[in-house]
Amino acid sequence: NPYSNEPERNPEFIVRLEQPYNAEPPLSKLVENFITPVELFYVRNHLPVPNIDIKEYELEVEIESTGKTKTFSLNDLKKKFEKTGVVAVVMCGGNRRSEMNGVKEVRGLAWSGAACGNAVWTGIRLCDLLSAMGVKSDESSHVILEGYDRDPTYTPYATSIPLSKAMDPRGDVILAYEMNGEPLTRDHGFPLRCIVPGVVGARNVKWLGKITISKNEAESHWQQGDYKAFSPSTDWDNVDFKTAPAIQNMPVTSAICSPNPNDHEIKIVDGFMEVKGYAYSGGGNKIIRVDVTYDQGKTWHIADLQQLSDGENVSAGRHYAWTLWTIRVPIEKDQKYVEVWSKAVDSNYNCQPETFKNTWNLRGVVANAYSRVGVNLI
Ligand code: MTE
Ligand code: MO
Repeated sequence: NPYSNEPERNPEFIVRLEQPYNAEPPLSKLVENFITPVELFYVRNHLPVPNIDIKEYELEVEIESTGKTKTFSLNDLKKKFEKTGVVAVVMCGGNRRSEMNGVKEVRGLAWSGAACGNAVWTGIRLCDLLSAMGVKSDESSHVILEGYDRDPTYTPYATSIPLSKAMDPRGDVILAYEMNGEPLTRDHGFPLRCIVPGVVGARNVKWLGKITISKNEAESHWQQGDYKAFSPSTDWDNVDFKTAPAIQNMPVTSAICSPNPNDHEIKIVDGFMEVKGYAYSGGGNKIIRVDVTYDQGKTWHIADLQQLSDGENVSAGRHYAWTLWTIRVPIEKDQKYVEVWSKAVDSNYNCQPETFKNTWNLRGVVANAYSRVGVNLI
């Protein structure tokens, strides 16, 4: 059984699949902390978790055009390159997928909105490593990232990102060996993973085994035949995965996390219900506003935001952390029900689609319509 050596997991997790292990925390727990604790950070594994002995661990780097290859131990990397960190969200392309099922069934794990988290990732800059190997940025090459996790045919998990993202010092792509100041746990990629801020979770390759600089994207199923979105009229009988580009930057989204949409009854004190959620936009875009309505859009109210501020921690175009938001919703004395909607606006003034109806796609990825939660009041 390839799953006989899996790590211990948080019993609070809501398990979407046991083997391979896929789980997310309860939504309301997710917004208790700006930095998501490791034990509440969702886990998305496609394959069994590899058991890596740090004494034997090696990262191989290959430059296809010159044939140059080099291997590094974790200590080599730590010694040779400057230590750096980034606060960044990792969000699964299928985050909030289950909400799309309301339109028409989609294929994939039924994630709610907690298949994401915001952590401090520490490691080395990928651009430092590649520069030291003589790599220069160009607009047509790719960085193929391969994990040590392998399928039954011995094919490793692999995806790729554009080389230009990896080489951009403002792209903040790092090879991380720490999460929130501690060595990575097995589930999150021990001993080394790639963090690609602003980019869909699937490219944040865990248990990093090999990096290849190539003229081509990864040929893997995960790059070519998944993590792509199509028109609502494209279905399994007519889909051609070659026609869509791989998802890289994630679109703007927000989710109401508390009250948890699964807690169907809320007790009201002092005539207010506190509503909390997160908002995030890929590509380094900042969240500039979160609008909330509790009368189906007749009136909108602006939520209070908690986020890293410009200047000190981040600069324009490098907003890779999420924004937490809060709003107090007034409740009438004998009110029995309230429905709350949220929509975020990012620094490109992009905002979320109103419903999932016209953004439905067969894999249920980039599901970013307004978040809507209805609760009974007692
Ligand atoms: N890397 C490897 N090697 N194997 C995987 O299955 N899953 C990817 C990505 N990196 C995966 C991987 C996907 S789809 C997501 S959403 C994120 O890891 C999840 O990261 P996490 O489990 O640390 O939350
Ligand atoms: Mo994912």
